Amino acid sequence: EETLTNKAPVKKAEVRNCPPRSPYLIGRSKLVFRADLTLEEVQAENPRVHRGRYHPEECKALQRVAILIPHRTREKHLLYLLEHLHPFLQRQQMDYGIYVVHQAGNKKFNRAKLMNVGYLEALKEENWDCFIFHDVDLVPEHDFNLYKCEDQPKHLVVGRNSTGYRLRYKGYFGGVTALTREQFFKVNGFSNNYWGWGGEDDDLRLRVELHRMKIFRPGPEVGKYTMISHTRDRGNEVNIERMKLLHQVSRVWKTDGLTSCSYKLLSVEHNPLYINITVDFWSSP
Ligand code: UD2
Ligand code: MN
Repeated sequence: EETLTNKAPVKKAEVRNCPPRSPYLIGRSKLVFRADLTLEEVQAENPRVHRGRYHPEECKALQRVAILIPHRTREKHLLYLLEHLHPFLQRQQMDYGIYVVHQAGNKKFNRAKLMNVGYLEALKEENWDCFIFHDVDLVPEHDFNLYKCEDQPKHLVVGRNSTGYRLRYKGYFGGVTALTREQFFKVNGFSNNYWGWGGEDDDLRLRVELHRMKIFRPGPEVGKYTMISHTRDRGNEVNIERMKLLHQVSRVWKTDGLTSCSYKLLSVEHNPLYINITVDFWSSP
């Protein structure tokens, strides 16, 4: 009998799944944005981030999450976001990559199309489970606001400093949202046709609702953000077409989105703290 038990196969040490709630969470933080902060300092504070990516060593993360940040001429905001987001995501024990999707040139800005590019390009290097569509100027205050996807599309910005931390309007879906690879694919991503400011977030909400999905939000205590104050950028003037576009979503979603997203990829650079995708949209007005 003894010999039999001795012959039992040795179980290989397996990495356990991370717990549903990370032991490193600290709750709400007071955010400070130092004027003289440098990228080198942020790099030095995040030695375990390589080529824009990180995963916990001690356990297997619940999801692989790609953070997509649309960007043009907001370098300082990007620096502050990287400074806070890296430690925040590590406290949440996430397996993540940060992608900055940069629009080249000075034609009209197209936030939504940049998100589509980010999704398509990020999937070329990893089969991410979850995508977080993230404004560059919004910094999360509370680390119980988990950067992972749910069984319904999630809106993470319940409130922000400048609007008294209240939801701006019913159905508001701007700022930071999280959709699984499948949820985003199902709605054919964002529309490519919103040039300039506004409407593209409402368009995505309509796509989600057309597919009978419901928007999930964390509680107001947790869904808190600081928006770094800014004025309207040049090249991102209000889109006066937006109401017209919003009326045709149910007709066009199938042919306007991921399936029709054409762009000229200029470069993909793996920086220490983020992956930079630079893209040109030749057909913009
Ligand atoms: C609101 C929404 C935003 C989007 C926008 C309308 C919130 C908190 N955010 O943002 O999600 O729906 O309205 O389009 O409600 N950007 C650049 N460079 C530019 C212009 C824009 O990087 O020259 C990026 C950047 O990531 C920025 C985002 O686009 O955070 C949205 O632009 P915004 O911050 O000027 O617009 P805002 O704050 O009204
Ligand atoms: Mn903003």
